[in-house]
Amino acid sequence: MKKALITGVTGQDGSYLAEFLLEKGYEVHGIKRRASSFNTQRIDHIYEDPHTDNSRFRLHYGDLTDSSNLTRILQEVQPDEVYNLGAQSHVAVSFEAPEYTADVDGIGTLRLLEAIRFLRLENKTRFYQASTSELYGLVRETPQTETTPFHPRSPYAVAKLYAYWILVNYREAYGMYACNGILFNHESPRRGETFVTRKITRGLANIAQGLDQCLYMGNIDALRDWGHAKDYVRMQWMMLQQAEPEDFVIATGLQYSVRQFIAWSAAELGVTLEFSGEGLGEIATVAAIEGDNAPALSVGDVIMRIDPRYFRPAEVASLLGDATKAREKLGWVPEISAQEMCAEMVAEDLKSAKRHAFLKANGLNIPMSIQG
Ligand code: NDP
Ligand code: GDR
Repeated sequence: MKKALITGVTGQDGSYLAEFLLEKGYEVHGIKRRASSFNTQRIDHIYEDPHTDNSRFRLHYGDLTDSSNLTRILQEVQPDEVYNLGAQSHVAVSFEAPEYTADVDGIGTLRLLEAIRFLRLENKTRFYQASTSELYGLVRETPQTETTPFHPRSPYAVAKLYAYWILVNYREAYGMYACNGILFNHESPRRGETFVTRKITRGLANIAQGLDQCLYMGNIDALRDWGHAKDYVRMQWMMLQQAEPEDFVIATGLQYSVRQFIAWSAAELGVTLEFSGEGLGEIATVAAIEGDNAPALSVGDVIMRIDPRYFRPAEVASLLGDATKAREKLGWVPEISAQEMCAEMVAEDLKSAKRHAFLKANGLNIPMSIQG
């Protein structure tokens, strides 16, 4: 039975990857951080009682800032594959916490690679690094491929650039089997609530159900190449099954604006929006309503405004990936379109908003965080 170790197992990708590897018959070990409240919601459904002997999914407390802990876990698990998905992954937050982001996202990767070397696991353990389209930043060519030059635009992207190159260095210097997956944005109903797609689907579902009034957004002109996390974790595994380690771009090859994503999400709720105004004065107004998913809304309501606090000190305005190499060498193609993904996300967030609205109407007002 193959063994995999996943850092960031409690995150969006970690949860889908753990499911995927368990289905493939792996024994899966995950590193989770100690937190003051539960942080395992995304994996609770696959966690088995540790008192049963045959559990193939095990969690270890750990942190990418702690070398001795990483070394001990690697020594104990002796994994065939390590997936380094753990990160302070929010670009805007990285401007607020640049040093921490560098430590976790940059040096954290070095800590893992060095622990593999120290334990002499380099001939056994294959390594996947969650690299990112944010490396391209101020883009030099469109679409972006494995050979497009990098120009990172945030402390997050600079930390990930270090991780990218230290992996390449360990591959070249020590012959380690290690791959960078340069993944473009990928989303799902499990996406963190403060990333733009989930902020929109959750925010609009709450507004439709009367739990909130207005969505405050940053740069809605930003263009992204959005895929579904389920398609992308499949590729993370495929990358480690090749004879030789290589880096791959993973993207859909299609690009949409944040504004378009807002319009799609509203349409899924039966709401047609009209965008008017410019720059910081742009708003979205309800132009028509169909069906019964938005009982709290009326035509003419303004449900989106721009708030400068969500603009970043340096923005990545446009990303569009070309995953030809992954298609030709590995046969990978995305199966879920951005619009299908948006529909799935809205449906899930609407279910949750309806539950909350029902409880509220019956005097059981469960506090929920609206902040995005
Ligand atoms: P999430 O933010 O959902 O998950 C990040 C995970 O990292 C969580 O499990 C988090 O734990 C964990 N983590 C955070 N800090 C530490 C730390 N100090 N030590 C150990 N673990 C830590 O990210 P995604 O699942 O969306 O992304 C997975 C990886 O892929 C990340 O590295 C991200 O940067 C990268 N990436 C993501 C893309 C995307 O579009 N989703 C695109 C390209 C790259 P906790 O649950 O406790 O917070
Ligand atoms: P990104 O994702 O920065 O691309 O990083 P995010 O969803 O946060 O932003 C996408 C674009 O939307 C614009 N935007 C807003 N973003 C947020 N979060 N909140 C807003 O209110 C808002 N308004 C507009 C942003 O400016 C940006 O242009 C994600 C993360 O998962 C990274 O870890 C990963 O490496 C990259 O994708 C690929």
